[in-house]
Amino acid sequence: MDNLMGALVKLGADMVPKYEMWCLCSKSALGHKAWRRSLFHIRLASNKAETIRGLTKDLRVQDLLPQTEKLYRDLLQGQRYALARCITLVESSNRQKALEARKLLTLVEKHMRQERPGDLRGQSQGTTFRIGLSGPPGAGKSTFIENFGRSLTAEGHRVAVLAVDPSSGTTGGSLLGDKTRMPELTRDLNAYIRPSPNRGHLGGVTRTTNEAIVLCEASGYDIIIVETVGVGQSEYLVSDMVDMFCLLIPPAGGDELQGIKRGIVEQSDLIIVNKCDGDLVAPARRIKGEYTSALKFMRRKHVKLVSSITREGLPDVWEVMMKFKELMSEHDELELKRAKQRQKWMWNYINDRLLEIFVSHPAIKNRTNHLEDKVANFEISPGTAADLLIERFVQIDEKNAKS
Ligand SMILES: Nc1nc2c(ncn2[C@@H]2O[C@H](COP(=O)(O)OP(=O)(O)OP(=O)(O)O)[C@@H](O)[C@H]2O)c(=O)[nH]1
Ligand SMILES: [Mg+2]
Repeated sequence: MDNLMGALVKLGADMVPKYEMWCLCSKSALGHKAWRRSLFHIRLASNKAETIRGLTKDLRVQDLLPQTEKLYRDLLQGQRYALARCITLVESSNRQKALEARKLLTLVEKHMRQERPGDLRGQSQGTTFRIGLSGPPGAGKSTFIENFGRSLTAEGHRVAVLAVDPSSGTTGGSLLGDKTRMPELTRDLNAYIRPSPNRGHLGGVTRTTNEAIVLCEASGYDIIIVETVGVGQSEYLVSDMVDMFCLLIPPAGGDELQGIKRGIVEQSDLIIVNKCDGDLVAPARRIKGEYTSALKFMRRKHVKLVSSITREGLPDVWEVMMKFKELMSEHDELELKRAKQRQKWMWNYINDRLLEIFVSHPAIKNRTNHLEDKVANFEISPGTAADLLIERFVQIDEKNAKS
């Protein structure tokens, strides 16, 4: 059966459905058990062949399913429905669809590399700009994006807003999905708003957001805003997928801002103190002063005052962003940043995928509860338990490789 599998991989995916057909026909001849076993191997071979084809450099648009091929072409034409459906495909956890999404992304990147290398790489001639926006709940992120986004579309930009919701992993609901209320921007034909996918763990959600950024850019959006609530890990992940990371804070006292970790303040390129209007002008100025002095020894950090409601300060924020981009592009820093981010994401994918394979492996699944109990009962150290499981996993893998 292994030889058969190898041969099928070599033949490529095209042959597999025919063989599967044969196998289905010969169910009666093989007997049920043998038939199921061969079908399993064929499916495995089919997946392997598909994966190999999917990763080759000479992948062609025709290798996509007809409906995905249409989506691909419409996406590049800037059609909103196609962008929405492509992002849905990328978010899919179905194995076949995920494979199709991988092919689609490969082709989209290939197109970008050939037609708009500056946009993909973040070179000086590139026009796309990726902005991360984080802030505690109620800071005014939605209000800010609504008005800031509209001022950008009025200037002729095309703006995409992607939300990363840290709660979706645990509750299954979508915090930002429900609350992403930007009525005017939603109606704006030059804006596209995508709430957070409400499935999967945070790593998965951020991974698909990372891929959605490229799809938005391929579809002609030049400004991508990735929004996240700054109360957990998500802002660190988001800061690894954008050109400039901004933190939006309300003019509140230190206690209320305690949820924001110091690390994320230091990671921010721009701190926007929002709600600088009415009675809040004085506290907003005070907060600005505090942050300015805290960050004064750090390179290229800015603190700005805005009122998302009166729109005061919004042009200033845009000016800071443009200067930041110019400066980064001038010294090829943006290109380097995006290149490094890509490498980091490769390792993030490996982490996620390996863990997925590890925990779902039958031999590991059977052992985890038992070992978890032992660890909790102080019978075995966490490190030893981890070593035992990893050893078991590696042994199975080696056995499989030999057979
Ligand atoms: N005075 C004043 N209020 C504002 C400003 N921006 C937002 N708000 C108000 O602050 C509240 C929260 O605003 P949102 O934009 O929903 O805040 P958010 O950060 O998106 O909140 P979450 O989605 O819950 O994280 C709303 O009542 C807004 O009207 C501002 O510039 N000035
Ligand atoms: Mg909001």
